[in-house]
Amino acid sequence: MKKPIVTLAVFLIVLQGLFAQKVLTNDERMEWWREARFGMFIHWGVYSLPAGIWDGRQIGGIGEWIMNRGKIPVADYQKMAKNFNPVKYDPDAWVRMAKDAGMKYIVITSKHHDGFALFETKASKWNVVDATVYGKDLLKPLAEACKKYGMKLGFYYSQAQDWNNPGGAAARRPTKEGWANPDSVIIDAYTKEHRGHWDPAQEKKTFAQYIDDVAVPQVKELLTNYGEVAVLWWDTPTDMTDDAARKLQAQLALQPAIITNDRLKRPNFPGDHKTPEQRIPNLKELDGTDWETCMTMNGTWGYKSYDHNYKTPETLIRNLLDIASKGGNFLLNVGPTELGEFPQESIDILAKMGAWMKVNGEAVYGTKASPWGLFEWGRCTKKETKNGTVLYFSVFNWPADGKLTIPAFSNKVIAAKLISTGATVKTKSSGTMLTITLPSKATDAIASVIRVDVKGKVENKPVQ
Ligand code: FHN
Repeated sequence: MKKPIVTLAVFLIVLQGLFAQKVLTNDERMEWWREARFGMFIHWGVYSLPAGIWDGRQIGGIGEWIMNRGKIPVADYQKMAKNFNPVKYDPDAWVRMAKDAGMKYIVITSKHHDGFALFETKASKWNVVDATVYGKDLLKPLAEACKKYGMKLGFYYSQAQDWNNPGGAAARRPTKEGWANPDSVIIDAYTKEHRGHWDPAQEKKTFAQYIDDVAVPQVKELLTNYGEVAVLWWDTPTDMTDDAARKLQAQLALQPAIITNDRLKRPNFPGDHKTPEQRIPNLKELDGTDWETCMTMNGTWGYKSYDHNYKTPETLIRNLLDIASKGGNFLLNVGPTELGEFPQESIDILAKMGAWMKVNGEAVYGTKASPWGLFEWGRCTKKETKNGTVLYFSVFNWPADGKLTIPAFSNKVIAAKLISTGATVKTKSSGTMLTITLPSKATDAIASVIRVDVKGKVENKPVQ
């Protein structure tokens, strides 16, 4: 007689376990993201093959837009894509480079506006497995590598614009933005009549059909077949409807801890964070909502063979500090080549950023915005601890007189040191101002960080 009771008890315990899965609060969901502060954006697709050049002409604008800017017919673009063969693709090396740079998450374009899926999909033949000689899912091995190295993985997905799958939207761009096409008047008249489309093949279905047949099933695949997906990064809500947005948003339930941005459909789908692009907001723009600046290292997201206009590691490290000092995240882009390699310039930048982060990363990870706003000589970030507050002063411009003065400072200092050497620095508090006496030379030409531990909380000061 005992047996059925035991079975019932086991059944109830299992059932309880299933339903006990904790629903995360927003703060709990955002915790790792706020701690991370620094991530890698990857724009990769078949556009890396023409790499900014079509029919021997340099096409204007960003590399991943070549099909639209060049008004390339669907059949020609798909013919080109057959030769996509990234035999040097090494996702393990990619993830290691991101990790060594100090990045804590990766967001990769699973499908950009050209509609090409980097993954195996039943919703469309326009994907790496069916439409290229390479023939293998590119996201699976990346997901495995991310898991191996403890790197969070997110997917960028162009939910509305899709220039190859029929019915997808196309933002209208004048022909002159691509090249001096002699047929520009006719083409521009056509795109005006056809909501940005330039090829009848793009309009064989309605937008609603595209959403049901391609976008929704693909998002479902992405959120089902690749293990934990940390971020869904929507982009350009061209022609989006609330109805379409609701259907896409419903898929997110497949990954209850997922974080999404504000680009699904404005204004009714704000997501978890804002996405200033190619710029760092000023203090007055910030309203307490989480935010992430995405930025290119050179002038393009997708690879362009002739764009060598890279920002310096100094600019990018200081950008990261500027962003952290305002409480945001930095999503820094790499555009791999058609063979699957990071451009050498990006590799070098990542290595330099990594070297800095290895020494000074604690001034970035898990920090909150500066209580003072910006300083002329650098930036500040803070961490609240059980015993008080840790302040990080990152000095860009070393003071000629060796003195750093922090106004409106009333907390008691417990300790102060340079984090690169561990050397103690002298501090003097007047009750309303702190003076830090520094060594004669900066310890780091890009940013030397001074850690000051103080008692109690440091309240925000009025922004100048
Ligand atoms: O049109 C895209 C562009 O190609 C790129 O992907 C960026 C990244 O934020 N988003 C769009 C422009 O806002």
